[in-house]
Amino acid sequence: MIVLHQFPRVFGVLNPSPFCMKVGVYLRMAGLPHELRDADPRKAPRGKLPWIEDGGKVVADSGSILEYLRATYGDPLDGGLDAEARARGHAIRRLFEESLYWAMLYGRFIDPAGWAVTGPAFFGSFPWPLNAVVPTLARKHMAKELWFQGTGRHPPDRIYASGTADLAALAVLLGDRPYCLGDAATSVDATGYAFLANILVPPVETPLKRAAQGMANLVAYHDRMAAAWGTP
Ligand SMILES: N[C@@H](CCC(=O)N[C@@H](CS)C(=O)NCC(=O)O)C(=O)O
Repeated sequence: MIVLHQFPRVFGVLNPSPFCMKVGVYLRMAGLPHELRDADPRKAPRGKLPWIEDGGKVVADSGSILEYLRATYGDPLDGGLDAEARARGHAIRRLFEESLYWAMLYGRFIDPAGWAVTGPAFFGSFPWPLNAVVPTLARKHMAKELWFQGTGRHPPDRIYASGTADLAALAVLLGDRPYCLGDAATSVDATGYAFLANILVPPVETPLKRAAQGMANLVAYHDRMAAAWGTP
């Protein structure tokens, strides 16, 4: 049995980590039996979630996990894709994971409007004195990550403009297709759905969420994926 170690749900309805949700959605899409287990990133093999265990094998990082699953259990979702579709999927995935992710993170942890929701949602259930200390430490940690990645060096309007530009590009790339690469769902849709859900669903009201809500095909795509695959 594959065990997916991931963040506990905090916004009630979905996994707050788009990388964890991506793997959970992929496992459902590929029809692979699995178990979900709440985990602590400090205990993860590479200090971040998700990771999986499969028999004696441990694999960390959502990209490495999907590669491992394809190599071990076959590739029911992407097996028929040609080189151009694979390249398109790769570019779309990177746009979500390596660019849009940082604007989302900024909105959640640094923007005071987002933090007012994220702080209590993530840490409100911690017992005293942890609930007095951990939120500040976690926010500092995120600010540091954003600073070293580079996004955190920009003013808020620039960060949100960049995230909105990513969303606008994704909306054009999706067009009127039901899924990122056409009529059938493929592995990049696990990423697309996980990231859009994490922007659209949590009650973190930022310019990024408002921009996503204004892009009708992205909202419809999210709703289509949610209806098909639920929220692991
Ligand atoms: N490249 C990694 C990114 C994973 C990642 O950034 N996970 C975040 C949650 S969304 C995490 O565990 N953060 C904990 C930390 O930075 O301490 C993947 O694809 O799995």
